[in-house]
Amino acid sequence: MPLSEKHDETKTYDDILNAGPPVDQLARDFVTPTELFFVRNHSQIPHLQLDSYRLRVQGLVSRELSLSLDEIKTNFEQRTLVATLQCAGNRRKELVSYKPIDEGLAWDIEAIGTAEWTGLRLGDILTSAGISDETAGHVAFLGLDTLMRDGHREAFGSSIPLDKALGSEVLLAYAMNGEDLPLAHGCPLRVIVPGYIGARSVKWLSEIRVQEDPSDNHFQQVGYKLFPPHINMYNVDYHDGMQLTKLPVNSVIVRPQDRSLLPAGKIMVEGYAMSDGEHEITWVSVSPDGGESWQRAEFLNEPQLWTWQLWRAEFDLPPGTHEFIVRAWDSAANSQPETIASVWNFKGYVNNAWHRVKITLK
Ligand SMILES: Nc1nc2c(c(=O)[nH]1)N[C@H]1C(S)=C(S)[C@@H](COP(=O)(O)O)O[C@H]1N2
Ligand SMILES: [Mo]
Repeated sequence: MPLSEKHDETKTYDDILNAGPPVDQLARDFVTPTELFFVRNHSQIPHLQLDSYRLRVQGLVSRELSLSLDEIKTNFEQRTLVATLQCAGNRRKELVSYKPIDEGLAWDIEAIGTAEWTGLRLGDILTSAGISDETAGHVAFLGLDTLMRDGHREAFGSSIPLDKALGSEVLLAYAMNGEDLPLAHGCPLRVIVPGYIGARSVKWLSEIRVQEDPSDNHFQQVGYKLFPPHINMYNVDYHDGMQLTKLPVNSVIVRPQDRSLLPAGKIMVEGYAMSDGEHEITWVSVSPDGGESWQRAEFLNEPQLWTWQLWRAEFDLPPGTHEFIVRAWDSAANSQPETIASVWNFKGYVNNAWHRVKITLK
C-alpha cells in the first residue's frame, strides 16, 4: 500500500493501523484513489464473519431490525454520493508545534480524502424501522472493533442528531469508489456522515440505536470534544466541552510543500478547501508574501455540496524566501481564523487557522 503509517508515540505498543498518503500524492484527483485514502483506527481491525454478519436497529423504533448483508443490499434503494471525509485531527501537527499536545496522531494535512460512496440512506432504514417516540433525538452507532478502557471492553461508537441522520446525504456504505468497502475502511458496512468530523462515520457498523440523548460512548463523551485554548489536561472537566459535529471552513496549501527549494519564476500553488458540506466554498485567496497581497485562486472543480474544493493560483516570483498563505470563505460567509493561537486546543482538533507554507526560490 502506498500509504505511510503513523504511530501514536504515547502508546507503549501500537499495532493499530493509521496511515496517510505522502503529501506529494494528496489531492491530485478530485476523487481520491482508494489506495491513497487515509486510514484512522482507534484499535485493531476486527475479525469478521461475513456470513453471520447482522446489522441491528434498536431503541426508540416501532420494529427492531436485524439485517443480513444481503437484505441490506437488496431491500433498500441503492444510493451513491461523492463526499469528503476529514479527521478532526487533520492539521494537528501545526497545533503541536505551537504548543505541545499530549496524545493523538500528529497528522499533517493528509487526514482527508474524497470518495464515491455507495450504499443506502440511513433515513431509509430508520423509516423502515419507524421512529416510535417523539423523545427520539439522536442516532447512535457502534462498530465491531473494541478497546479496553477502565477494565471493560468497549466498542468504538458515536452519535449524530436525528435531524442529521434523516438527511439524504447520510449513508450506510458498502462500497467505496465502485468496489466493495475495503477492510481498513469498515467492511462490510460503515456510516458516512458528510460534513461532520470523520469520527462520527463509524466503520464495521454493528448497531444503530435511536435514543433520546447523544451516545454515552467514550468517543462521544470524552474524545472528540472541543475545549477553548485555556483548558488543558489538568483543569479539564470532560462533562464540559463541545461534542464536535460539523467541520469549520478550512483551506490548505498542498503544493509546493513547506520548506521546498525551487527555481525562481512561475510557481503554481495548489490545494484543497472544505466547509461543513452544507455550504459551497465560494472564494479562496492566496498570498505570496505573508499576507501583504492576495490573489483569488482558480477552482479546479465545480463547487458542490459535501466535497472538498480543489484550487490553484499561479505566481511569478523572484529568488528569495516567500511565505504563501491560504484562506477560504463559504457561501454563508464563514471563513478561517488567522492565528494558530486562537484555535489551539489541548486535544488538537479542527485546526482551521490560515495555512502557511514557506519556500525558498533560487
Ligand atoms: N469502528 C470505527 N469507526 C471509525 C473509527 C474507528 O477507530 N473505529 N475511526 C473514526 C475516525 S476518527 C475517522 S477520521 C474515520 C476514518 O475513516 P477512514 O479510516 O476510512 O479514513 O473513521 C471513523 N470511524
Ligand atoms: Mo478522526
